[in-house]
Amino acid sequence: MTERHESCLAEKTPRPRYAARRPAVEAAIASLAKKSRQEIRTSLMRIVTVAAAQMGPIQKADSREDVVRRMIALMDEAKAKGADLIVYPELALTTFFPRWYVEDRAEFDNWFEREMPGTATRPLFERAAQHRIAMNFGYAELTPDGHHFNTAVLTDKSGRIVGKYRKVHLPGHVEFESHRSHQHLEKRYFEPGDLGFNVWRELGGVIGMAICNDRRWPETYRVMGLQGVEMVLIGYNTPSVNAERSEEGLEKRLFHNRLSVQAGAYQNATWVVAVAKAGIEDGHALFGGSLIVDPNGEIVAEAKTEEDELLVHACDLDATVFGKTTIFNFAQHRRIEHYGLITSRTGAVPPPAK
Ligand code: CDT
Repeated sequence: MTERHESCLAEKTPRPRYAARRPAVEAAIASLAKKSRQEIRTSLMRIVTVAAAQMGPIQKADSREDVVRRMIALMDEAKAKGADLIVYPELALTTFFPRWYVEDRAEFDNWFEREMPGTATRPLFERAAQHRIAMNFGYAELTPDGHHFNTAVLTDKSGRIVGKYRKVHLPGHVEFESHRSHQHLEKRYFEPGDLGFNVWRELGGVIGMAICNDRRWPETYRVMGLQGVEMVLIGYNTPSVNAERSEEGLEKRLFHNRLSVQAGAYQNATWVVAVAKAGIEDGHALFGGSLIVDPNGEIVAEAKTEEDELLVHACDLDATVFGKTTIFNFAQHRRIEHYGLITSRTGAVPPPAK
């Protein structure tokens, strides 16, 4: 017998130990193959790799062009890491200007965009189209008929705006208030959003938007939850110091940030991507803490710096199904006959004193 024949025979005779294990091994391989087919099918349709693009500070003197260059650098990095969608902060193109009390309208209108995209922002849209990456970012919007909104847009992968949201919950005040350590004049600069909380079918899922202070209000998430939202995108600028309670401390402020976002995600079985503009802007501190939260309310990624920093996570939109079909199956469990006060009363009215 030649050496070749010997080796063929040896291959045909399974070693006894393997022969005994063979049925179990084959069963394991078969079940793995079945599972991966299912996983591949869902993942092809339902994974959105999201990049939370936290931005470090933007100074008053920085131009829109400077900022757009930074946004493009983050987008290039996001693309290299396989992102389908990049999410930037609230008022991403400028410093957080509502901290400045200004009387002259013309002066404060300089912070606003009259068109989107405009000259300075067009390169961002062009790069997004080139990379085939969807994006969400916030900016100050001045409409042709003179209305001022704190706005965010969502684009598809061709760089076309497919959704617009105008901030509903405007925090702060209208006039200069001397008791505060710093001013927060959003109520002076903006009108409350007039578009409501909508959702859009994009990236194979149902996507919603909110802005900053909206994340602290359960109604924000629930209105989108009732439209089947699977991923909520939220940009924010939050001062590191409470202007009316300086002893509060950064840790507590970050705790409230996480608490709000995690509760919104869990109670509506949705992904939430919350993205900060952070760091010291002209002497005023904003906290970071950008985070991506899964539909179970757990944090899957969190920023560590107060600089430009990218968090990338592959979000399985089908991970929303369990919560939406069990404990938060709204159709089965909500009792709207008891929720009337939510839309008929704004402020709390306790019962008369005894
Ligand atoms: N930008 C924004 O909405 N910031 C608020 C701070 C409120 S303090 C008056 C926030 O809720 O984070």
